[in-house]
Amino acid sequence: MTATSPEGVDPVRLVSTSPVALIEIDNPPVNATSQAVRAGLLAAIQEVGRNPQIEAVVIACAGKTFVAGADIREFGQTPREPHLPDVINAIEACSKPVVAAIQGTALGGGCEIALACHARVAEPGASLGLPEVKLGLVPGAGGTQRLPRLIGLEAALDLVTSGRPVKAQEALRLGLVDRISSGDLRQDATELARELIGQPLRRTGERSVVAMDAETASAKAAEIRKKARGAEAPGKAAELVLLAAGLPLQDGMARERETFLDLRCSEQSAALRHAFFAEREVMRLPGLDSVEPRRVQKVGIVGAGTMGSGIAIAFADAGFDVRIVETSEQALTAGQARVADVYDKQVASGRITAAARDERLRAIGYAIGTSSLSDRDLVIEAVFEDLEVKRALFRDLDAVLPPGTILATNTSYLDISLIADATSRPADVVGLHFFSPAHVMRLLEIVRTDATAADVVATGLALAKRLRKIPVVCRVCDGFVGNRILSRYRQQAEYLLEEGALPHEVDAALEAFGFPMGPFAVSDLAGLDINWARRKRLAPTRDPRERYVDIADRLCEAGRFGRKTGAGWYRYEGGKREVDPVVTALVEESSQRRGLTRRAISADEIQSRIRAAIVNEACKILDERIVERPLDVDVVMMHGYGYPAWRGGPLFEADRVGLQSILAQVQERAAQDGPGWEPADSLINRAASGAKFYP
Ligand code: 3H9
Repeated sequence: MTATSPEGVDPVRLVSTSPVALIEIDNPPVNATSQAVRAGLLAAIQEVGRNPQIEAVVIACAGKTFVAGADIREFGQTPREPHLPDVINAIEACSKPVVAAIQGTALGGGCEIALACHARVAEPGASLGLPEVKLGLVPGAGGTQRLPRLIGLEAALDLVTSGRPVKAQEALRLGLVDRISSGDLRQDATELARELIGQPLRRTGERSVVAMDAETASAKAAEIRKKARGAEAPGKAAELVLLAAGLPLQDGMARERETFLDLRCSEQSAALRHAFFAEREVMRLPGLDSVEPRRVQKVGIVGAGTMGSGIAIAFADAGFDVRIVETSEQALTAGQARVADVYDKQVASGRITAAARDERLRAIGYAIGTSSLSDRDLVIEAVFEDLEVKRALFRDLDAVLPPGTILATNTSYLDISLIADATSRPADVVGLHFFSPAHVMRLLEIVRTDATAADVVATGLALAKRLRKIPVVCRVCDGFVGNRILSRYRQQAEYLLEEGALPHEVDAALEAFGFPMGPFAVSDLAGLDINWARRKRLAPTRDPRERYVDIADRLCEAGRFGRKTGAGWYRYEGGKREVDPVVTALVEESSQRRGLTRRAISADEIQSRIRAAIVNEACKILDERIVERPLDVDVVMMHGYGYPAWRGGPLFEADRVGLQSILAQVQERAAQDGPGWEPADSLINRAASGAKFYP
């Protein structure tokens, strides 16, 4: 028997073999529980209950993955029957054993289906999780109530409030799955189903949960809310999980459903759904659909510093053959130690096995001089940020590398066209701007010059997918998308200092906004010297009428480069960030020199001025066609600069806040701050016409 989807295919099939039947869900691409799947699953489980030939059933999925959750595209619509909680309750209530056969990912509603089955078998590579909080939701089909019944309150709190998926081995250890398949998943699940025939049914919802003492529970909930930095779903999810210890399943599920439906209509959830689809949309660049990427397997990295070694690790993790080159044995050995250190830490924390570390270490070779890169498909430079150094290197690489090899630069600010012009093949040159630490941060800016070939850009996108990074394609300008916007709002943050705020007040306001760290704390972490070099480079071309704050220059002149020197915008004792009276004095002295009377500045003013600076610069970036779409900016800011994803990125949020009020703020700044702060044309036009970034 089957149920038919609107497209006319059958997303759920019941194969009535005796004694163990099979329910197969087949709803590409990820077997999401769309209405047709829910209806098909309910009908199939009812038939299992009725059919005397069937004594047990396995629920399995076609394709690469088990059910990856509810259909996110249906969230903006009115829910249609049958609802997932009812379908899942029917599975649990089935009078015959039901076993889930899990491959790929069992996420959200998919994990909830598995939780309601009477047993679970997973492939060794499978993972299970409840990622709803990442969409601004709580699990809405029993997840918050069944998971603690299966794995206990503490572990359930961790998984539900973080959205973190667990791999099969960890799931087995937690009691989330019963067995790991040793070969044929469906056969193993069928075997387990056969064993369960005639046994008392193991209904998760009938289990009890050991309670947590009230004090620990409220401390945990408070910690979770703090860590969420303004996102509301994790705190609500924690409350629901804790309810499982005191309420019968159906009462807990009723509370869960109410919260789920409430959050589904929330602004935060809409923003996080926007973020989810934008992360995927950046991959699809107009005009590149039919362009074939070049083949890349052998990668060369020039420079074994922090960036170079991080990039090497990112490629080794993704299965590439990597070779790092340096100019001296000493630099090479230091790089090798840096790479080994990262992997050793990953082994120590249990993230990878010692065998995986050894395999990845073997994938990275080391050599002196660029001549050893002649067999590479792609070479990325991560050397000192100096135009002439990079041009000389590219000239050298041009002579060594065979035709077709892609030459990439990891520069964060420099003009890539000028670097490309140093070679005889500017079409093969591209910017691959990784963010530090390169093996952790997911954002990758792919910077194309006017000469970059389309298949080189397509290769950048294909590489990003293999590296599991989120790529944003942009054109050349100083700082590209992210650093250009960052420079602007850092500048505005420094104006706030001169007018009356102190670094920790600006940081606190922006952390309350949802950034993981404020700009001054970030600057201390990254090192003040990098930007100092940039300011010195730009000094000759700076508009003399521009409002310029020199506090950062003075800090650098005093050797205060941030954490690495023990002092920057803050001082660090024992690694702890502390307000430094020396900086306070420097800030106050700067105000005095400018003839500014210091005043108290509210967190609200700090936040809205910074937001306006970001939105205005983003509009200029769009006007100059540095990127094609507003979503490109949102993705850069969320994944590279900590703009809170629950706000959906600056341009998604700007639609909410209202472009007229942002324009008014920008106009006020332009009047106060002068050149560089003029409103962008598109901001003026949109505010006047009422057009939105996301209509
Ligand atoms: C939930 O379940 C609520 C319940 O508790 C309660 C309900 C009552 N829906 O990522 P990919 C699309 S909330 C619709 O590129 P991968 C995706 O847009 C849900 N579409 O592949 C893309 O489409 P396109 C909880 C979805 O292999 C295509 O599938 N679940 C959904 O790198 C391929 O995706 C989640 O949050 C969906 N649920 O990664 C899981 N999922 O080709 C979210 C994917 O047109 N999904 N699509 O761009 C993921 O984490 C990843 O997609 C997954 C595959 C790991 C599954």
